[in-house]
Amino acid sequence: MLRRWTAAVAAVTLFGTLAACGSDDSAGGEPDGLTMGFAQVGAESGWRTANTKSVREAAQRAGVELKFSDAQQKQENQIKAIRSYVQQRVDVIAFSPVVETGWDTVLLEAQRADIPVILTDRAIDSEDDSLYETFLGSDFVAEGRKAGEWLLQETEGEDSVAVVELEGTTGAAPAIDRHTGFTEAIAGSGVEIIASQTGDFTRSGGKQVMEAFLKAHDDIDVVYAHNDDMGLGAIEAIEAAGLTPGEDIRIITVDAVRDGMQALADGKINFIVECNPLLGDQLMDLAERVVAGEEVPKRVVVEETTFTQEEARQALPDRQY
Ligand code: GYE
Repeated sequence: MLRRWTAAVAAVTLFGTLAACGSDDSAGGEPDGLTMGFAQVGAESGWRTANTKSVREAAQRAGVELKFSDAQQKQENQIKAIRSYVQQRVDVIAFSPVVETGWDTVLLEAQRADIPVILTDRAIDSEDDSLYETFLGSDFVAEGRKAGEWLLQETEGEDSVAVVELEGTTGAAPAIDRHTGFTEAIAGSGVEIIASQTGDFTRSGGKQVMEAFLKAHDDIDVVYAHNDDMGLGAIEAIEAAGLTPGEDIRIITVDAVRDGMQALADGKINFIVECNPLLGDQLMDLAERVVAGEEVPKRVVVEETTFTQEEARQALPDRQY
């Protein structure tokens, strides 16, 4: 049954148009699609919502039966979901690990059951890279670096620049790596992180942490938020404190989802590093190849850009998410 899949593999590109390919046989077509168990992180951000939509739509287009679970940002829920996919004997498991560590046991269970695992969006930190077939996602260190490099350029000539950092979920790959890339870029410069705390990638988390930062520090020049949602929360806190976001305090975020891009176009955010959530088509393509026993690259990096305020104004009308 699995071998029939090789023939059915459609070549898809990451940015392929949503409506273009007509392989949707969900309405009474042959029930020969592979079954994928997908353990999603949660619904914490605009990025995540767009990612979930992309995965669901791509599964439909590819005729993949998708078993989807939302872990509400809790590792134990993701582990339970993966275990249940093993029990249900799905053809392939894909998941976006909420944190980097602590996956070996459950992934060994999948391996013993001969079910291939694909990491999507976030990486794990494990000695054993036989526990997964491939990792499809962004280079988060590069994203952090781009944020830091832009800030260096922007603040050239200023002796000291005080940054507060709104970190993503503690222990998550994008939180660890976006911090690493940023600190790498600003090393040896007058730009300094004076406070850093997690806002859990949520708008309310970003707002709360920013309120506390504003109370504790009266010299904040810049907010570096690991995602748009936390940046948007910080904007609320800054405005509530009677300051002007984008002017009194400059804001850099990561993701470039619609609400973030709107705030950038409106001048409330100063720079956004893109992180593309539209991984669905590429994920389905990789899944089909892995299940068919084909060799796939161990790492598939998603290409991304950055946006200034002017670029956001131009890009907004065509933005898909
Ligand atoms: O940047 C953030 C989300 O893992 C890349 O998770 C993803 C991150 C994204 O909650 O908005």
